[in-house]
Amino acid sequence: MVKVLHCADVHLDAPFVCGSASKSELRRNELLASFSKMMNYVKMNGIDLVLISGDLFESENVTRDTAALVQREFADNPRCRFVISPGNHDPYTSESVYAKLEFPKNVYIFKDTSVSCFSFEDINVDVYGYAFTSKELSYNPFKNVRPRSNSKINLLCAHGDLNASGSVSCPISVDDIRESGFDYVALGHIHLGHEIPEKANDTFYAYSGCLEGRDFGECGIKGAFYWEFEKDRCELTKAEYKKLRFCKRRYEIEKINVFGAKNMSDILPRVKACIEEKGYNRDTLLRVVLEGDVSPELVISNSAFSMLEDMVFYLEIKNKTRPFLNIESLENDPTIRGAFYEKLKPLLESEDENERALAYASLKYGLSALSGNNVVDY
Ligand SMILES: [Mn+2]
Repeated sequence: MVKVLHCADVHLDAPFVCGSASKSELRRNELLASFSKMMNYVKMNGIDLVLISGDLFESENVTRDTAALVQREFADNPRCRFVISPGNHDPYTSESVYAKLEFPKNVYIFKDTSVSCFSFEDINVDVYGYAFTSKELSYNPFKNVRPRSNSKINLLCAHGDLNASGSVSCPISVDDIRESGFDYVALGHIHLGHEIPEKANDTFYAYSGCLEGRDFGECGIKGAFYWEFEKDRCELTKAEYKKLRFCKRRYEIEKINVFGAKNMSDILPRVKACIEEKGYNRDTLLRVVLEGDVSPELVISNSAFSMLEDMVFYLEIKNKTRPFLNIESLENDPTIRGAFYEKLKPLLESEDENERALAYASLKYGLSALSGNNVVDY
Protein backbone atom coordinates (compact mmCIF):
# COMPACT_ATOMS: atom_id res chain seq x y z
CA MET A 1 0.00 0.00 0.00
CA VAL A 2 1.31 3.42 -0.98
CA LYS A 3 0.55 6.56 1.02
CA VAL A 4 0.33 9.71 -1.03
CA LEU A 5 -0.33 13.29 -0.02
CA HIS A 6 -1.54 15.73 -2.66
CA CYS A 7 -1.35 19.48 -2.12
CA ALA A 8 -1.10 22.57 -4.32
CA ASP A 9 -1.31 26.34 -4.41
CA VAL A 10 0.51 26.94 -1.16
CA HIS A 11 1.70 30.33 -2.51
CA LEU A 12 4.36 30.72 0.17
CA ASP A 13 5.08 34.38 0.95
CA ALA A 14 2.06 35.62 -0.96
CA PRO A 15 0.54 38.79 0.46
CA PHE A 16 -2.63 38.50 2.54
CA VAL A 17 -5.67 40.74 2.71
CA CYS A 18 -6.67 40.83 6.32
CA GLY A 19 -7.77 44.18 7.71
CA SER A 20 -4.51 45.43 9.17
CA ALA A 21 -0.84 45.23 8.28
CA SER A 22 0.02 43.39 11.50
CA LYS A 23 -2.67 40.79 10.99
CA SER A 24 -1.61 40.36 7.37
CA GLU A 25 1.97 39.74 8.47
CA LEU A 26 0.73 37.28 11.06
CA ARG A 27 -1.23 35.46 8.34
CA ARG A 28 1.88 35.26 6.17
CA ASN A 29 3.68 33.52 9.01
CA GLU A 30 0.68 31.30 9.69
CA LEU A 31 0.85 30.07 6.11
CA LEU A 32 4.45 29.02 6.68
CA ALA A 33 3.34 27.32 9.89
CA SER A 34 0.58 25.45 8.05
CA PHE A 35 3.12 24.23 5.51
CA SER A 36 5.31 22.98 8.36
CA LYS A 37 2.30 21.34 9.97
CA MET A 38 1.60 19.47 6.75
CA MET A 39 5.25 18.42 6.51
CA ASN A 40 5.08 17.18 10.08
CA TYR A 41 2.02 15.12 9.16
CA VAL A 42 4.01 13.65 6.27
CA LYS A 43 6.75 12.61 8.66
CA MET A 44 4.54 11.32 11.46
CA ASN A 45 2.35 9.24 9.14
CA GLY A 46 5.03 7.67 6.99
CA ILE A 47 3.82 9.23 3.74
CA ASP A 48 5.70 7.69 0.81
CA LEU A 49 5.11 10.39 -1.75
CA VAL A 50 3.99 14.02 -1.78
CA LEU A 51 2.63 15.54 -4.97
CA ILE A 52 2.83 19.34 -5.12
CA SER A 53 0.70 20.37 -8.08
CA GLY A 54 2.08 23.83 -8.69
CA ASP A 55 2.27 27.28 -7.14
CA LEU A 56 4.17 26.13 -4.07
CA PHE A 57 5.83 29.54 -4.17
CA GLU A 58 4.68 32.93 -5.24
CA SER A 59 7.82 33.61 -7.21
CA GLU A 60 7.89 37.40 -7.05
CA ASN A 61 7.70 37.34 -3.27
CA VAL A 62 9.67 34.37 -2.02
CA THR A 63 12.24 35.30 0.62
CA ARG A 64 15.52 33.60 1.42
CA ASP A 65 14.17 32.49 4.81
CA THR A 66 11.16 30.83 3.23
CA ALA A 67 13.26 29.05 0.63
CA ALA A 68 15.54 27.81 3.41
CA LEU A 69 12.56 26.59 5.43
CA VAL A 70 11.22 24.61 2.49
CA GLN A 71 14.60 23.03 1.81
CA ARG A 72 14.89 22.11 5.48
CA GLU A 73 11.42 20.57 5.59
CA PHE A 74 12.15 18.43 2.54
CA ALA A 75 15.50 17.35 3.99
CA ASP A 76 13.84 16.50 7.31
CA ASN A 77 11.63 13.96 5.53
CA PRO A 78 14.29 11.86 3.76
CA ARG A 79 12.03 8.78 3.59
CA CYS A 80 9.45 10.62 1.53
CA ARG A 81 9.70 11.61 -2.13
CA PHE A 82 8.48 15.09 -3.08
CA VAL A 83 7.39 15.70 -6.66
CA ILE A 84 6.81 19.28 -7.79
CA SER A 85 5.07 20.54 -10.94
CA PRO A 86 5.86 24.26 -11.18
CA GLY A 87 2.73 26.30 -11.91
CA ASN A 88 1.93 29.70 -13.38
CA HIS A 89 2.97 31.48 -10.17
CA ASP A 90 6.24 29.60 -9.77
CA PRO A 91 7.26 28.64 -13.31
CA TYR A 92 10.51 26.81 -13.87
CA THR A 93 12.89 29.40 -15.30
CA SER A 94 16.64 29.89 -14.98
CA GLU A 95 15.89 32.60 -12.41
CA SER A 96 13.41 30.56 -10.39
CA VAL A 97 13.88 29.20 -6.89
CA TYR A 98 13.82 25.74 -8.47
CA ALA A 99 16.82 26.43 -10.68
CA LYS A 100 18.78 28.56 -8.25
CA LEU A 101 18.50 26.52 -5.07
CA GLU A 102 19.84 23.10 -4.45
CA PHE A 103 17.12 20.79 -3.24
CA PRO A 104 17.71 17.53 -1.37
CA LYS A 105 17.87 14.29 -3.36
CA ASN A 106 14.32 13.28 -2.41
CA VAL A 107 12.88 16.27 -4.31
CA TYR A 108 11.89 15.76 -7.94
CA ILE A 109 11.01 18.81 -10.02
CA PHE A 110 9.53 18.83 -13.52
CA LYS A 111 11.43 21.31 -15.65
CA ASP A 112 9.80 21.23 -19.04
CA THR A 113 6.42 21.82 -20.64
CA SER A 114 6.50 18.35 -22.16
CA VAL A 115 5.41 15.45 -19.98
CA SER A 116 8.09 13.38 -18.30
CA CYS A 117 8.05 10.71 -15.61
CA PHE A 118 9.73 10.00 -12.28
CA SER A 119 9.73 6.29 -11.60
CA PHE A 120 9.81 4.99 -8.03
CA GLU A 121 10.41 1.26 -8.35
CA ASP A 122 10.42 0.55 -4.62
CA ILE A 123 6.81 1.68 -4.24
CA ASN A 124 5.70 0.71 -7.76
CA VAL A 125 4.69 4.27 -8.63
CA ASP A 126 5.25 6.34 -11.75
CA VAL A 127 4.62 10.06 -11.40
CA TYR A 128 4.09 11.98 -14.62
CA GLY A 129 4.07 15.72 -14.90
CA TYR A 130 5.25 18.87 -16.60
CA ALA A 131 6.19 22.42 -15.68
CA PHE A 132 5.02 25.87 -16.55
CA THR A 133 8.15 27.60 -17.85
CA SER A 134 6.50 31.01 -17.97
CA LYS A 135 3.30 32.52 -16.63
CA GLU A 136 1.32 31.04 -19.48
CA LEU A 137 0.79 27.62 -20.98
CA SER A 138 -1.95 27.72 -23.56
CA TYR A 139 -2.32 23.97 -24.26
CA ASN A 140 -2.55 20.77 -22.28
CA PRO A 141 0.79 18.89 -22.43
CA PHE A 142 -0.72 15.58 -21.27
CA LYS A 143 -3.38 15.41 -23.96
CA ASN A 144 -2.65 12.16 -25.83
CA VAL A 145 -0.02 11.07 -23.31
CA ARG A 146 -0.58 7.59 -21.84
CA PRO A 147 1.15 5.84 -18.94
CA ARG A 148 3.78 3.44 -20.21
CA SER A 149 3.06 0.61 -17.80
CA ASN A 150 -0.37 -0.39 -16.52
CA SER A 151 1.14 -2.45 -13.72
CA LYS A 152 2.46 0.73 -12.06
CA ILE A 153 0.36 3.05 -9.93
CA ASN A 154 0.21 5.88 -12.45
CA LEU A 155 -0.13 9.37 -11.02
CA LEU A 156 -0.16 12.68 -12.82
CA CYS A 157 0.88 15.85 -11.01
CA ALA A 158 -0.59 18.71 -13.03
CA HIS A 159 -1.19 22.43 -12.75
CA GLY A 160 -3.99 23.59 -14.98
CA ASP A 161 -7.41 24.99 -15.58
CA LEU A 162 -10.17 22.39 -15.76
CA ASN A 163 -13.14 23.03 -18.04
CA ALA A 164 -11.76 26.37 -19.17
CA SER A 165 -11.05 26.10 -22.87
CA GLY A 166 -9.05 29.07 -24.07
CA SER A 167 -7.39 29.47 -20.67
CA VAL A 168 -3.71 30.46 -20.72
CA SER A 169 -3.18 28.49 -17.50
CA CYS A 170 -3.09 25.08 -19.17
CA PRO A 171 -6.65 24.29 -20.27
CA ILE A 172 -7.62 20.73 -19.28
CA SER A 173 -10.86 19.04 -20.28
CA VAL A 174 -12.56 16.21 -18.44
CA ASP A 175 -12.23 14.25 -21.70
CA ASP A 176 -8.45 14.70 -21.52
CA ILE A 177 -8.59 13.08 -18.08
CA ARG A 178 -11.11 10.42 -19.08
CA GLU A 179 -8.90 9.24 -21.93
CA SER A 180 -5.62 9.56 -20.03
CA GLY A 181 -5.44 6.17 -18.36
CA PHE A 182 -3.87 7.55 -15.18
CA ASP A 183 -5.04 6.22 -11.84
CA TYR A 184 -5.10 9.67 -10.25
CA VAL A 185 -4.70 13.17 -11.65
CA ALA A 186 -3.56 15.47 -8.83
CA LEU A 187 -4.58 18.94 -9.89
CA GLY A 188 -3.49 22.38 -8.82
CA HIS A 189 -4.53 25.95 -9.73
CA ILE A 190 -8.10 26.25 -8.43
CA HIS A 191 -7.93 27.31 -4.80
CA LEU A 192 -11.41 26.27 -3.81
CA GLY A 193 -10.55 22.59 -4.23
CA HIS A 194 -12.70 19.46 -4.20
CA GLU A 195 -14.03 17.95 -1.01
CA ILE A 196 -14.71 14.70 -2.83
CA PRO A 197 -12.58 13.57 -5.78
CA GLU A 198 -14.22 13.12 -9.16
CA LYS A 199 -13.85 10.15 -11.45
CA ALA A 200 -13.82 9.99 -15.25
CA ASN A 201 -13.67 6.50 -16.65
CA ASP A 202 -11.10 4.77 -14.39
CA THR A 203 -9.26 7.97 -13.49
CA PHE A 204 -9.78 9.77 -10.20
CA TYR A 205 -9.04 13.48 -10.24
CA ALA A 206 -9.25 16.37 -7.80
CA TYR A 207 -8.04 19.83 -6.97
CA SER A 208 -6.63 19.81 -3.45
CA GLY A 209 -7.26 23.55 -3.13
CA CYS A 210 -4.88 25.90 -1.34
CA LEU A 211 -3.45 25.46 2.16
CA GLU A 212 -4.69 28.72 3.68
CA GLY A 213 -7.37 30.99 2.32
CA ARG A 214 -5.97 34.44 1.53
CA ASP A 215 -9.15 36.48 1.19
CA PHE A 216 -12.94 36.16 1.11
CA GLY A 217 -12.68 34.71 -2.38
CA GLU A 218 -11.11 31.62 -0.78
CA CYS A 219 -13.59 30.60 1.89
CA GLY A 220 -13.73 27.39 3.84
CA ILE A 221 -11.40 24.89 5.44
CA LYS A 222 -8.23 24.28 3.45
CA GLY A 223 -5.79 21.43 3.33
CA ALA A 224 -4.68 18.46 1.27
CA PHE A 225 -5.76 15.03 0.07
CA TYR A 226 -4.37 11.92 1.66
CA TRP A 227 -4.58 8.79 -0.52
CA GLU A 228 -3.87 5.12 -0.09
CA PHE A 229 -3.34 3.23 -3.33
CA GLU A 230 -2.79 -0.41 -4.04
CA LYS A 231 -2.38 -2.10 -7.40
CA ASP A 232 -2.50 -5.80 -8.06
CA ARG A 233 -1.11 -6.57 -11.50
CA CYS A 234 -2.96 -4.01 -13.62
CA GLU A 235 -5.92 -3.59 -11.30
CA LEU A 236 -6.26 -0.70 -8.87
CA THR A 237 -7.47 -2.60 -5.80
CA LYS A 238 -7.35 0.26 -3.33
CA ALA A 239 -7.97 3.98 -3.78
CA GLU A 240 -9.08 5.53 -0.52
CA TYR A 241 -8.82 9.17 0.39
CA LYS A 242 -9.25 11.62 3.24
CA LYS A 243 -9.37 15.40 3.01
CA LEU A 244 -7.11 16.76 5.71
CA ARG A 245 -7.21 20.18 7.30
CA PHE A 246 -3.94 22.06 7.58
CA CYS A 247 -5.14 25.66 7.58
CA LYS A 248 -4.71 27.67 10.74
CA ARG A 249 -7.70 29.86 9.96
CA ARG A 250 -10.53 30.08 7.50
CA TYR A 251 -12.47 32.78 5.71
CA GLU A 252 -16.25 32.55 5.84
CA ILE A 253 -19.11 34.68 4.54
CA GLU A 254 -22.53 34.70 6.20
CA LYS A 255 -25.58 36.46 4.85
CA ILE A 256 -28.01 37.44 7.58
CA ASN A 257 -31.48 38.68 6.83
CA VAL A 258 -32.40 41.37 9.36
CA PHE A 259 -35.74 42.18 7.82
CA GLY A 260 -37.70 44.69 9.86
CA ALA A 261 -34.80 45.68 12.16
CA LYS A 262 -35.41 49.00 13.86
CA ASN A 263 -32.19 49.42 15.80
CA MET A 264 -28.87 47.75 16.48
CA SER A 265 -30.30 45.64 19.26
CA ASP A 266 -32.38 43.87 16.59
CA ILE A 267 -29.19 43.04 14.72
CA LEU A 268 -26.37 42.30 17.16
CA PRO A 269 -28.00 39.22 18.75
CA ARG A 270 -28.63 37.80 15.29
CA VAL A 271 -24.98 38.14 14.34
CA LYS A 272 -23.87 36.72 17.68
CA ALA A 273 -26.22 33.75 17.32
CA CYS A 274 -24.93 33.09 13.80
CA ILE A 275 -21.32 33.02 15.01
CA GLU A 276 -22.27 30.63 17.81
CA GLU A 277 -24.43 28.34 15.70
CA LYS A 278 -21.79 27.94 13.03
CA GLY A 279 -19.09 27.32 15.60
CA TYR A 280 -16.92 30.14 14.36
CA ASN A 281 -14.19 31.22 16.71
CA ARG A 282 -10.69 32.68 16.70
CA ASP A 283 -9.88 30.51 13.70
CA THR A 284 -12.37 32.42 11.57
CA LEU A 285 -12.17 35.56 9.45
CA LEU A 286 -15.81 36.38 9.04
CA ARG A 287 -17.63 38.65 6.66
CA VAL A 288 -21.25 39.26 7.62
CA VAL A 289 -23.52 40.56 4.90
CA LEU A 290 -26.63 42.17 6.36
CA GLU A 291 -29.61 41.95 4.05
CA GLY A 292 -33.28 42.70 4.03
CA ASP A 293 -35.54 45.69 4.27
CA VAL A 294 -35.18 47.57 7.50
CA SER A 295 -36.75 50.50 9.24
CA PRO A 296 -35.72 53.81 7.62
CA GLU A 297 -34.58 55.11 11.03
CA LEU A 298 -32.06 52.33 11.50
CA VAL A 299 -28.43 53.45 11.45
CA ILE A 300 -25.98 50.59 11.19
CA SER A 301 -22.77 51.64 12.87
CA ASN A 302 -19.70 49.47 12.47
CA SER A 303 -18.46 50.42 15.92
CA ALA A 304 -21.49 48.73 17.46
CA PHE A 305 -20.05 45.39 16.35
CA SER A 306 -16.89 45.85 18.44
CA MET A 307 -18.51 43.81 21.22
CA LEU A 308 -18.53 40.80 18.87
CA GLU A 309 -15.05 41.29 17.46
CA ASP A 310 -13.33 39.04 19.99
CA MET A 311 -15.52 36.10 19.05
CA VAL A 312 -13.64 35.72 15.77
CA PHE A 313 -10.17 36.56 14.45
CA TYR A 314 -11.49 39.23 12.14
CA LEU A 315 -15.00 40.56 11.64
CA GLU A 316 -16.13 42.56 8.65
CA ILE A 317 -19.66 43.91 8.22
CA LYS A 318 -21.15 44.59 4.81
CA ASN A 319 -24.40 46.49 4.94
CA LYS A 320 -26.69 45.49 2.08
CA THR A 321 -29.94 46.35 3.83
CA ARG A 322 -32.53 48.61 2.23
CA PRO A 323 -34.81 50.99 4.08
CA PHE A 324 -38.32 49.68 3.96
CA LEU A 325 -41.00 52.22 3.32
CA ASN A 326 -43.21 51.91 6.36
CA ILE A 327 -42.89 48.70 8.30
CA GLU A 328 -44.02 50.28 11.52
CA SER A 329 -47.15 51.69 10.07
CA LEU A 330 -47.85 48.34 8.44
CA GLU A 331 -47.38 46.57 11.75
CA ASN A 332 -49.96 48.83 13.37
CA ASP A 333 -52.23 48.97 10.38
CA PRO A 334 -55.71 47.61 11.35
CA THR A 335 -56.86 47.46 7.73
CA ILE A 336 -56.41 44.77 5.13
CA ARG A 337 -52.95 46.23 4.39
CA GLY A 338 -51.78 45.31 7.89
CA ALA A 339 -53.42 41.88 7.67
CA PHE A 340 -51.74 41.26 4.32
CA TYR A 341 -48.36 42.21 5.82
CA GLU A 342 -48.92 39.97 8.86
CA LYS A 343 -49.69 37.08 6.57
CA LEU A 344 -46.50 37.58 4.58
CA LYS A 345 -44.26 38.33 7.55
CA PRO A 346 -43.04 34.74 8.16
CA LEU A 347 -42.05 34.47 4.52
CA LEU A 348 -40.39 37.89 4.58
CA GLU A 349 -38.23 36.59 7.43
CA SER A 350 -37.66 33.20 5.84
CA GLU A 351 -34.20 31.63 5.86
CA ASP A 352 -34.70 30.86 2.20
CA GLU A 353 -33.44 33.66 0.00
CA ASN A 354 -35.79 32.89 -2.90
CA GLU A 355 -38.78 32.68 -0.61
CA ARG A 356 -37.86 36.04 0.88
CA ALA A 357 -37.50 37.67 -2.51
CA LEU A 358 -40.83 36.28 -3.60
CA ALA A 359 -42.56 37.46 -0.41
CA TYR A 360 -41.02 40.88 -0.79
CA ALA A 361 -42.24 41.17 -4.34
CA SER A 362 -45.69 39.96 -3.24
CA LEU A 363 -45.82 42.61 -0.54
CA LYS A 364 -44.78 45.35 -2.92
CA TYR A 365 -47.26 44.38 -5.61
CA GLY A 366 -50.03 43.58 -3.13
CA LEU A 367 -49.74 46.92 -1.34
CA SER A 368 -49.52 48.66 -4.64
CA ALA A 369 -52.65 46.96 -5.88
CA LEU A 370 -54.48 47.75 -2.64
CA SER A 371 -53.60 51.39 -3.16
CA GLY A 372 -55.09 51.21 -6.61
CA ASN A 373 -51.71 51.84 -8.25
CA ASN A 374 -50.44 50.33 -11.39
CA VAL A 375 -48.63 47.24 -10.11
CA VAL A 376 -45.89 47.32 -12.72
CA ASP A 377 -44.98 50.91 -11.96
CA TYR A 378 -44.81 50.50 -8.20
MN1 LIG B 1 -2.00 28.75 -10.39
